[in-house]
Amino acid sequence: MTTATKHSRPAIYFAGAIRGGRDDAKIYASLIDFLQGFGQVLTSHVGDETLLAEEKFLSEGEIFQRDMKWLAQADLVIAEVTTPSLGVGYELALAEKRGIPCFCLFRRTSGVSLSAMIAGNPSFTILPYLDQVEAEQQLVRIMAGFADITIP
Ligand code: 6IA
Repeated sequence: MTTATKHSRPAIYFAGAIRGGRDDAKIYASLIDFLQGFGQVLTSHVGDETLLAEEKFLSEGEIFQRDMKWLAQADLVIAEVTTPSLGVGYELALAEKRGIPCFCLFRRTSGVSLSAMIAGNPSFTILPYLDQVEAEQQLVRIMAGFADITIP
């Protein structure tokens, strides 16, 4: 893994399926909660179960522009990729082109076959996990590379 500049509160762009399907919204919310202990999660709405109702007041263009602005500020991208999503794939590709480090959490018992465009891309670090405990262990290790924290 490349050495990243460490910040006291790195800016984290968390990506997860929205129109791709909201079955994992609760998992996104727990992961975002955990990540907020290490940095500023720019996209905390991704875990919000009422998002689809709330964000209907924004136009498609406003949603896109807002997300692009946040992506430009991000020190790293953490994507939960178990539920396939066009938007998450787009965000990952864009982050890759901009040289933003990308980490992809994938629930290995989901029965889903991860796209080769993600699984086979050497720019992406795939973090397979079983449950929240394992996901948190993976995230602590990753965040130690970006935030001024020490792992016990
Ligand atoms: O293709 P998807 O919708 O599954 O794409 C999800 C990804 O795109 C997420 O990681 C978000 O960062 C971004 N994204 C897609 N839609 C939205 C959104 N509102 N608000 C914020 N980020 C989004 C959509 C609400 C609408 C259905 C009323």
